[in-house]
Amino acid sequence: MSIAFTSWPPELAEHYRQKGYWTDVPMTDILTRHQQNPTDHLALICGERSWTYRQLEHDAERLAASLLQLGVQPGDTALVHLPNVAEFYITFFALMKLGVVPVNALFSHNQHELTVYAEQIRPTLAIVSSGHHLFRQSTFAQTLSEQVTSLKFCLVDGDADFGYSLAAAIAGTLMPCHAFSSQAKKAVSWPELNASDVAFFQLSGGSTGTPKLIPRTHNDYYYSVRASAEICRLDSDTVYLCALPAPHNYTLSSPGALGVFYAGGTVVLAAEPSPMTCFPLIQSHQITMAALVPSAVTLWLQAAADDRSALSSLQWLQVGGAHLGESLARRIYPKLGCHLQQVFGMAEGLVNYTRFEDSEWHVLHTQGRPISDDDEIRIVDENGDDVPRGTPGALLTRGPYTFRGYYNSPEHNRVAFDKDGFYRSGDVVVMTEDGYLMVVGRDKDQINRGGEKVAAEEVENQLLAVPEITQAALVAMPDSVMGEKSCAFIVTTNPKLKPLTIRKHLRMRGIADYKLPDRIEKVDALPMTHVGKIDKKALRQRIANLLKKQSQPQPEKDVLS
Ligand code: AMP
Ligand code: DBH
Repeated sequence: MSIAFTSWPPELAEHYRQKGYWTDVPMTDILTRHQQNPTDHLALICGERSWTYRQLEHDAERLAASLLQLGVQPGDTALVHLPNVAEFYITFFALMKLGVVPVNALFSHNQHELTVYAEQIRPTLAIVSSGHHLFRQSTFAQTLSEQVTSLKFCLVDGDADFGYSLAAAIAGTLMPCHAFSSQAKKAVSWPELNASDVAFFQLSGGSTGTPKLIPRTHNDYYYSVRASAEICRLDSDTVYLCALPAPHNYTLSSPGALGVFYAGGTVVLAAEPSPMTCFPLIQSHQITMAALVPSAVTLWLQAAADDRSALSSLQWLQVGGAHLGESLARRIYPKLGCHLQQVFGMAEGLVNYTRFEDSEWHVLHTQGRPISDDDEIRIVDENGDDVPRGTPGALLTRGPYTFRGYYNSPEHNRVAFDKDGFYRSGDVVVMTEDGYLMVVGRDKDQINRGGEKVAAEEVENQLLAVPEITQAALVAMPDSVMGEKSCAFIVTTNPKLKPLTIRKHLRMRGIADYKLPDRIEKVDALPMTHVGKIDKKALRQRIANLLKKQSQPQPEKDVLS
């Protein structure tokens, strides 16, 4: 049984096949294509552990076989919540092989997000890590399985006194039986996969009250991976650093780990993107390419000012996920000694890259151009009319790897798409005369906190659930490192209500830490627009002015007063 989702109209699907974008080959091919000429070439490095292409495929097969034995079935769904560890990819390929469709939650997600995702996909299986506070004991897994009754199996990476051991499932020792003698292995028959089916759900940064899921098919996602690998000129010599969260669309597919696996290169995992973690990895594994968000670039530049000797193998630095200022962009080559590639993408589909042959102006000032000749771009004004090139407008898009509807969200889909199936990205962009995009703003109610997206409405709902808060509005405020942080304006019946207490409440409600308001401002009333909506523009202005005032040196106090 496959997952129901909104697919492309048949004439477009036909066109994408004719153009060779959709090859009807499932994404399991990303690993299996290397098995014909097995080499000892490393696919993956995680701490002291490493995997050749053969070993990675082997582990994915064994995990898939273990899951089959447990009773997991093709068409089931899975909730995956793992940090940047090799098991994330082993799980990804194992589930794919079985036709089990996962949501790969970010490791920074908490019980609120996991519950919302589980309620949407009704998983049979959860694969989690005891390295996360939620799964140190069985309490949350137990609660989740009572709330989401489809949940039958929990596999845990790391020590735990509940669920099944993920390590044992990968080693093939989960069941005290025959399982992995070579005869038994031959007996396992994998389900026939249909590349038009949903392969997994990608996460939307979103702007709505409830986080939305993006169905990605084998056909559409594999195309974006192959094309990205080609644009980024990956090959078996590529050594790629994955230091941002592994499930993110950027690090998974732009070209990300999947692009590197496709090309036969090596992925090196880092727990997080700080220079302290990454520089030694770059040096010891001779990493050639890394993907960062702008806030991490700032830290790398600071660290490299002292010593950049560890970076000598690094040829390309991708930067995306949030606005990269020109002055930061300019410092990358002289200070880090590697070339910059700007990436502007979205989990919903469309990805843009500056190309290696592009002029310095394009690389420093634009966020690139789309992957595909068949990425259709519309840039429109408030009336939905196309604007001329060079004029800012809202970006709409459709194409061979841009989805056609959020999972199970008919109402939201009516506003998220236009009548021709173009997705309203919520980005305000300018297109140059030669077809490059510059992201100049946003018309979605979202805060881009150093590449981590926070949907204002989701946090406002949580704030309104705090006793004594009667109104709430979350807006972006400028921040010199993160680009943006979040500021909540609240109206409360208790003048003594402290920001600390509010944060405590939000934590108890289980939202991810990065969604907690960075600043909370109490006001008597929220400003309204003439149509009766909260005037967020005025609030953004108010907090920006306040920050400016606070950063200015205060006039010296008169000693006598
Ligand atoms: P998400 O929905 O979480 O996949 O986030 C995608 C959004 O991130 C885009 O719609 C943009 O708003 C933002 N974004 C991604 N890359 C860039 C970039 N290079 N410059 C500015 N904004 C970006
Ligand atoms: O921010 C993003 O979502 C993003 C950034 C760069 C993305 O999805 C991508 C590349 O594919």
